[in-house]
Amino acid sequence: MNAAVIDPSQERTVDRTVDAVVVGAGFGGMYMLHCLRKQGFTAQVFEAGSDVGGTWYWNRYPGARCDIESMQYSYSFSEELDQEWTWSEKYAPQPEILAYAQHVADRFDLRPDIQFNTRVTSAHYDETAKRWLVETDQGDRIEAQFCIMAVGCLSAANIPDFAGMDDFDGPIYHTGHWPKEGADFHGQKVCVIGTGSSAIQSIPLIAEQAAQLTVFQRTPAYTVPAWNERLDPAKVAEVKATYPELRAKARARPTGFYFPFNTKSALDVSEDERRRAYEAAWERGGLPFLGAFGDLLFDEASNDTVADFARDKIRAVVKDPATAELLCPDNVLGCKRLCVDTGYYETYNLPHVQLVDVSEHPIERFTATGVVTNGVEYPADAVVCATGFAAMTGSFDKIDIRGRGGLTLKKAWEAGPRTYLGVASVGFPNFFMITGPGSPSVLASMIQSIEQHADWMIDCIAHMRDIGAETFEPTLQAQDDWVKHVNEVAEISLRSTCSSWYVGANVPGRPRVFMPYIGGFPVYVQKCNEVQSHGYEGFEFDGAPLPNAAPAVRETERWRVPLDVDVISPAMLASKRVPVV
Ligand code: N01
Repeated sequence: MNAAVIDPSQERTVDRTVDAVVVGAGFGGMYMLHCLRKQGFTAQVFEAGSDVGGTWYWNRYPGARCDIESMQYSYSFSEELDQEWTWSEKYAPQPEILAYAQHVADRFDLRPDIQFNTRVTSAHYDETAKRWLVETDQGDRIEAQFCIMAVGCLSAANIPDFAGMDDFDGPIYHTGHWPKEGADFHGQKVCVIGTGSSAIQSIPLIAEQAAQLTVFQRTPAYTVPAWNERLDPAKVAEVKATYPELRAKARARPTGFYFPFNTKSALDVSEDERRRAYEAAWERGGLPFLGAFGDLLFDEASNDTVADFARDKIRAVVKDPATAELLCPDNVLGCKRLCVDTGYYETYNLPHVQLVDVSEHPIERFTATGVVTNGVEYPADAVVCATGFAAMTGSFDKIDIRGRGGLTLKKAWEAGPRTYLGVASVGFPNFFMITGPGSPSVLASMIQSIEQHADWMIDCIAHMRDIGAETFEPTLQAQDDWVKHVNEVAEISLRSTCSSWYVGANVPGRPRVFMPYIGGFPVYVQKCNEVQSHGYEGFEFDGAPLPNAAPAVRETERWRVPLDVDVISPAMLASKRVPVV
């Protein structure tokens, strides 16, 4: 660390100056650091955890695993990395994904520029110095031209403020902050609150240990079997032999990952054919289930057919008819994020597992020994809050971020996040957001979204160096137009029709705005490429002697792939009906 220097204009001390501060060392922060270094920039990454991995560092709950096939749920920037790493299961478990993140950190020697156990507390923009001053809970004060947020979309835990929580005698866990040493539920009475993806993955495993398990459900979720399995080495070798082709096909897909997709409407086929298609998709399992027909997320009548099919599946597995009905969702399938499970519904056939509906009678309070709803106390030695996250913006809210004129990001986003392309926001020069709101992010394979963003950002930063620009900021017009477009596209999809975390509805008091960009990954990437090709159209550079120099295409070259026309027909594009999972 350099000796502290005095900035005379601000009469403040800073420990160090770097080109870029990166907040977070999950998959986003790690790859951003790699890109910055590759282009010769200095960087400091701050990470609250004691190691890399982000989501996969924190979410250690039993059963945590990816729900995009491992061979696609991984970085694609290095063919050597693709070849040398071998996944063991179709959907890798959390420890293996964390080991992969650690391997990447070591292989690319990232750790020297990552400071662990350090939480960024504030980032303030100094308009005179045109620098960000970033402070941490460890007392760091560091100055940087660029502040890059790699804080993750689903990182800020949502722990509802249930009355009496402090009175509870046992441990209260949140799935997203699971203790490193794990939790042992053998012989215990356990209450799980929530039935989203985290709950659905963990409940079958908690049930294996617990003497008694009570699940509190506010809204039932749709879940499709994972059919997880060990990967056959021959299959792995086959995929590795053509990895670049697979990666290219994935980039051209609306979801950023590749799977069989049927563009037909569910209503254009006979009932028999429809059922056969759903059965085949169910047998394939996982998120590709939504690819059974092309219009499931755009046409309510089509969606009704798939929702009926899924409800029949629940009734066929769950023996107690009342429990089965409680587990049957009545909203649009895929409106809330589709879950992927192993043995979830079967768990409710176990004699020591009960489901409690809290949709009409919310949880009233915790007592020393249990959880109360509708006047009944359910005994608990331990409680698991699988209650999700303040998605997309929650991690920004936890940091005191101030841009030009002292404008706080919280204030700028009080009616919902406003960004241009989900990468930057007016009033916050040289402030980048990896997978920020207004980008495909959570609606595409996260690692693909991350890589595309980091590649675009590093090209932009290198361009600024090329032209001698000091600052970069979107224009208000470009941002307003983009926010309008994000909202318009969201309205076309049935996904905007329910109270999900996509619209911030899971946390009381948040503005209801559809936050990710639902227009499809390749459409979005094309837009980013065009913006770049047109001299970063919609952005303003300050202090640039050569503002109109054509931007060099460096890392973004690999994203210049055509749309997959097999999946995105011209008609879909014309109507902007781009399907997403
Ligand atoms: O969180 P969630 P999650 N009283 O928000 C309930 C990703 N992920 O952690 O639906 C009672 O989905 C809430 O009820 P409701 C994935 O993108 C991926 O499970 O709001 N219940 C809901 O049932 C996922 O979508 C994987 O009515 C309350 C649950 O808690 C995202 O992370 C695995 C409540 C929260 O579900 C979030 O998933 C895990 C209250 N006061 C997560 N407050 C993979 O497979 C909330 N709930 C890769």
